[in-house]
Amino acid sequence: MILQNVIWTIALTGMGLVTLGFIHVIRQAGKPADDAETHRATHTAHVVRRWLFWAFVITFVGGTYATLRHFPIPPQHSPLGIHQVVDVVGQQWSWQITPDTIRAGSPVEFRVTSTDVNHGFAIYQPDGRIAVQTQAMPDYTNKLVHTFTQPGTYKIMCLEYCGIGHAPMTSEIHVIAASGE
Ligand SMILES: [Cu+2]
Repeated sequence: MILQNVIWTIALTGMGLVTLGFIHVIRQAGKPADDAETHRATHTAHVVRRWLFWAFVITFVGGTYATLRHFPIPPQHSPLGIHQVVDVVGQQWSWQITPDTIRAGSPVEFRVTSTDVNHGFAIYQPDGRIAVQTQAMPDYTNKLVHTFTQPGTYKIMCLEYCGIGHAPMTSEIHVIAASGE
């Protein structure tokens, strides 16, 4: 299953659970409660709340560790020691990408900046999915590291509205097979 469908399934399951909770509350509403029942319900609520609290703590800590263990943003202020470097300059309304041909299989460091306003530098895979993206900002260079696995023509699009020529502000990079293949 592709990631979007997994997330969609989790979201639908969550929405279903919330709906069931609402239905339960509505069904219980209006029923007369005696003291023993009230006492028991209060106790149950406390236990559930305690379990929920720890479940959230563990999920949060575990989720944070699992998703940020490999932090996706490379160090911005120290040399990365990557051999393939591509300089990217965005300007209203074109991209200057040097060089525009790179090799698959080893990391590429994109140094992305702008000469005028903010642009969004996004690389799209040949199948139309976004591979990686960062901001192109004036007076600042954002470093973006990506390892291409599939050779092909990758489309560049601007993801930050930057004026009348924003939509056609596209370009291409070419990824060729790793040497030795
Ligand atoms: Cu734009």
